[in-house]
Amino acid sequence: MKLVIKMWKGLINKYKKYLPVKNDQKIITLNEGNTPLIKADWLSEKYDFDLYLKFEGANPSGSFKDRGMTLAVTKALEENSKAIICASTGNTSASAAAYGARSRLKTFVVVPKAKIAKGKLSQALIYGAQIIPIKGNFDKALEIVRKLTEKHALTLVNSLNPFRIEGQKTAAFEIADQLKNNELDILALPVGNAGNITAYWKGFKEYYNENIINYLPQMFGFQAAGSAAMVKEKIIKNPDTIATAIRIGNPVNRDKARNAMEESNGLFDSLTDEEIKEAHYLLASKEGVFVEPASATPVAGLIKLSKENKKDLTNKKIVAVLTGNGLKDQEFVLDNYSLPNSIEGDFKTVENFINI
Ligand code: AN7
Repeated sequence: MKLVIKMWKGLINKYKKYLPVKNDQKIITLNEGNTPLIKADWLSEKYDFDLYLKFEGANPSGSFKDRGMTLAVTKALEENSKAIICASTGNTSASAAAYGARSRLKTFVVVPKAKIAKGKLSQALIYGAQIIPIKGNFDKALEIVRKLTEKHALTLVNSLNPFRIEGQKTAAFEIADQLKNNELDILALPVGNAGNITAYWKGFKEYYNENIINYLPQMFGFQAAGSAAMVKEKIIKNPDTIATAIRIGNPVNRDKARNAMEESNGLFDSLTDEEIKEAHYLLASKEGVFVEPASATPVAGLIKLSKENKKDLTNKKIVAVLTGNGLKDQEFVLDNYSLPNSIEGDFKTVENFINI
């Protein structure tokens, strides 16, 4: 007998009406999506805004990439593809490897050898992808992968693949559904290759055009200062930041992302590594939400705007998209914060140690 699952069955099942899938299509899913929207009490009180955190680290492979990957891989199967390939700063490779395993498509991931968080690399490894580490950065990897997909029968699953954007737009639907009748003023998110900001804007506009919502939020895109291609409006030759996920100098979706920012009357801004590190710490230690460094960027951005009085955020309803799970980059924590020395393992010593 077939088991009937009454729980959440993934975002294609939920939002099929808005996605390019056929009714009889075999869907490759890990029941992604339906991630929590968490009120940021401490930050809201401190900075006088009304902030909610969309915790995308709760997706099956630990990042928002799963939203696009379920659709991209479902469509690859429909199109009788034999293999998928991506360039990645880490999360796309982890997600592609997971959905690749599930679909049994051969999966290739090209990653910058020196600048990928170990958690992400170990995911790609155990899911069974063929990992191709290169001596070069993400932009170089993507250039190679694009050429490969032009020449060989490989399906590209980077955000140049339109199904990635289609899948990722469901995060905007979810936020609108979770907020119910509350209007959202601002959506803040990190920007790397600029696919996600493009996807969110598409999602909000579709819900607006369907009369499901009667507002459109401003899109605030935040980048790391060393990789701020959108802010500086130029290609960054040697991008650098501790937020390795967004260490990208030549965003492929730049035009669509700029359009999203301008149409929504939003903004792009950049943050130093120190500012990102501080927000990363505050999210974990004040809100109990552990994200990877790149995902702290929008929160760092909101803090900066508020502190510098650059924008009046007072009482604004804001959602910050926390794109990836903190467990992906444990090295960042262990390298920057010190663990206490060990003590004798007896009751008295431990009791004496506890200072209450
Ligand atoms: C945690 O995995 O580009 O602006 O190759 O992993 O849509 O590129 C990751 C990007 C933000 C930026 N936060 O999103 C990759 C990759 C996290 C990320 C971004 C990424 P886009």
